[in-house]
Amino acid sequence: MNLPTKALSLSVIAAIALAGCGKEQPPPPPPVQAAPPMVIKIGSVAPLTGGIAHLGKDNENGARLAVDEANAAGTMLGGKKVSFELLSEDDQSDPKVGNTVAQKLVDAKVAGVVGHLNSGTTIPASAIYNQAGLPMVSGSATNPALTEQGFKGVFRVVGRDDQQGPAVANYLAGQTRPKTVAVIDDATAYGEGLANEVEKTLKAAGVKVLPREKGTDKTVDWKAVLTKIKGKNPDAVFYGGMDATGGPLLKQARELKMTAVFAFGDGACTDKMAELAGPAAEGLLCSQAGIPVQAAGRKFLDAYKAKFKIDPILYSPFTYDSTNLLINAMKKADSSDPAKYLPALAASDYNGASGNIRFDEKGDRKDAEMTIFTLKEGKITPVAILKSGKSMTLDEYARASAPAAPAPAAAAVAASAPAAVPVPAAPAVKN
Ligand code: ABU
Repeated sequence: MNLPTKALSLSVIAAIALAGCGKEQPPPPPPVQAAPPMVIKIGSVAPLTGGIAHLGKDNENGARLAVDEANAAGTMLGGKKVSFELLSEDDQSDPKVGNTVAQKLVDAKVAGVVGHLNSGTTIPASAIYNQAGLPMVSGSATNPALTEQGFKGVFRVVGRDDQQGPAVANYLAGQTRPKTVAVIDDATAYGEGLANEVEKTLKAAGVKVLPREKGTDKTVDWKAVLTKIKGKNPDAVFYGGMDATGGPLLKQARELKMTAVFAFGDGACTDKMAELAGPAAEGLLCSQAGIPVQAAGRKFLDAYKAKFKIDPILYSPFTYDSTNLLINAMKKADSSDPAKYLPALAASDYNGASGNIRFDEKGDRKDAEMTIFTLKEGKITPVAILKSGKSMTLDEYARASAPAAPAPAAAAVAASAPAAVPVPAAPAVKN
């Protein structure tokens, strides 16, 4: 062995010997990292800017609360931990923007969509989701056409305007006995459709309906329309539109010394009316296509207030339920694959913040409630909840919905049942 080779062999032997003595330990293996949860995206779409952004935010809040609660509770699908991510989009109540954000959500590979808010955006967007095989649940769109398209993945958890229109029109006709009614709409799918249903019902009840007057979903100056109507001296005025436009309508009507009873549908049946119209809003009669928000599950009401520091406005219990319906269907199917969980969604029998939810073959909520309100001391106040052809006061509804004396172990489940609420002074009427 020549000298360099011998020297190298000795150093190798020395290194091995040192290692054997434990003087050069190999580095410890890195700690085993838990696999990150699989992210499942859920889309939420509503107007988050513009005149009804407050309603859009309310809808978004309902969906966000459901997602955050599911993440806090932990969910496993297919043996893996999953985390839900809400992708919230602003459709500005504009059908074109609605279609753009619908396609954006499809491209982002959401597993399902909660929305949209307006019928005018929800109906065209539903064709995009249908094409992509994506289930969608709206918590607020009430135009019947949404679920008349034969799309298997389209659902709504509020009632339809061919239920709401007759409900509010019959209440108006029964309580105020008008001879002549003026009907105005905002030329949207929702406003015009609801106004048509009201007009049909009033005419069937023998009430004279004046030729239709129209604005848009941006109209805030109604003086020309109101002056024209005032000349015909109607006993009542029905408006199909949202609160952002209904508030100025009512305010300006009283400024013009119109004394007619005003009646609105769900889009303009919010406390915002008192803010926009001031004292002129007192006595407004209006309807919502579901239970009143204060009758929603106590657990939901408390969690919403704790998280967002405000009370829910209108349809957040319904978007909360819509989101939970999607998540529950995924859990039942043990998959977020829309094709796999859609049958479970269609077969839902779910006790949510807005009561029990089951769907008919079209995707409409079975036996949806309708609520009639009057605006009293600045607040919309429920006077009758209509369900299964019966009329109940809020207190009667709460009693009928309350679970019988829950055992302590069942208390958490019972907490999501509709909350007991004070009895309103106004009488209930038959639908
Ligand atoms: N249902 C009232 C507001 C939403 C809609 O356009 O249907």
